[in-house]
This record gives sequence, C-alpha cells and structure tokens, in this order.
Amino acid sequence: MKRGKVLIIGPVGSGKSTLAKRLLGEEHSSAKKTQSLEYANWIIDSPGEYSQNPMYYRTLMATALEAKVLLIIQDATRKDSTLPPNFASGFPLTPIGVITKIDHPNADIETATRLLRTVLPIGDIYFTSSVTLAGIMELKERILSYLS
Ligand SMILES: Nc1nc2c(ncn2[C@@H]2O[C@H](COP(=O)(O)OP(=O)(O)OP(=O)(O)O)[C@@H](O)[C@H]2O)c(=O)[nH]1
Ligand SMILES: [Mg+2]
Repeated sequence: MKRGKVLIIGPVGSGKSTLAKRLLGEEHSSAKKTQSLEYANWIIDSPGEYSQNPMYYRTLMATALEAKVLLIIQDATRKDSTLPPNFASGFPLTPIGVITKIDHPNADIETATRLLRTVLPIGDIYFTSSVTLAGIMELKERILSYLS
C-alpha cells in the first residue's frame, strides 16, 4: 500500500531538514539550506521562507493535499513564532508539534511550548534534538502510526 506523507513546516534554520534526515535514519549527516519543496521517502520538507511569508501559504496548502500529517516546527532557541495563531487548523491534516534543538544551551522549552501552542492549540507536541537524538524515535513512531 502507498504510504501517506508528512509535510514539515517551520521557519528558516529551525532544524526541519536535519530532523527529516534523523527521521529517515541518517544519524550524522547535516542539512544544506532548503531551496524548494524536497521529497524524500515519506517526508516533504519545505523551505523556511514558506512559513515566514504569507505569499507562500497557498503553496503549503496545495502541498498539504499530498500529505496526511503536518509537522509544525518550533525552534527551542527562538523567542518568536513565525506562523499566525491557529495556523494548523487551516490544514486538513493531522497536526503534530515539534520543538527542536532541546540540547542547545539557549533552549527555552517553556517559551517554545507557549509559542507553539498559539499555532497548534491542541494536538501532541514532541521535544527533539537532532544532536542527542532525544525524542526522534518516539516522534517517528507516532508519525508512522498516522501514515500507515
Ligand atoms: N543544537 C542543535 N542544532 C540543530 C539541531 N537541529 C538542527 N540544528 C542546526 O540548525 C541549523 C539549521 O538546520 P536545518 O535543518 O538546515 O534547518 P531548516 O529548518 O531546514 O532551515 P531551512 O532549510 O533554511 O528552512 C543547522 O546549523 C543545524 O545543524 C538540534 O537538534 N540541535
Ligand atoms: Mg531545510
């Protein structure tokens, strides 16, 4: 059976592509800047600009038609959220929140959770590090349970 896909959104540099690699089992490789939608196996990775400029929201919406799950990324080191309140509910997908870079010395998980909750009022939030791999397996299992 053909598997559904997960669409990953979030601002520039928030760790989307690195997370995508970890989810696909690449434990050490690092990511180059994402210039366009990138399809790899069951993941659709988006450039951070698409989550920072409303001009691209239509593209994200159209791409969502190919996906089943929406992964919304909040960088634990950021003090702002680039997406509008309740953005997740505009997508006909199962949303999952992910707070990345929890290993980082500047990570502020409480603030990140509060920011992510404005975009995703309900739904699971996972806490991950692409450095220590914390939370990656749990997140992967949850995503795959929705995609199969
Ligand atoms: N400390 C730490 N750094 C991370 C983590 N994940 C990603 N990074 C770093 O964050 C930077 C940006 O990572 P990317 O995965 O390219 O970010 P992105 O969201 O794909 O960025 P765009 O493609 O520009 O939208 C890189 O320098 C990564 O090494 C993490 O879990 N912990
Ligand atoms: Mg990227």
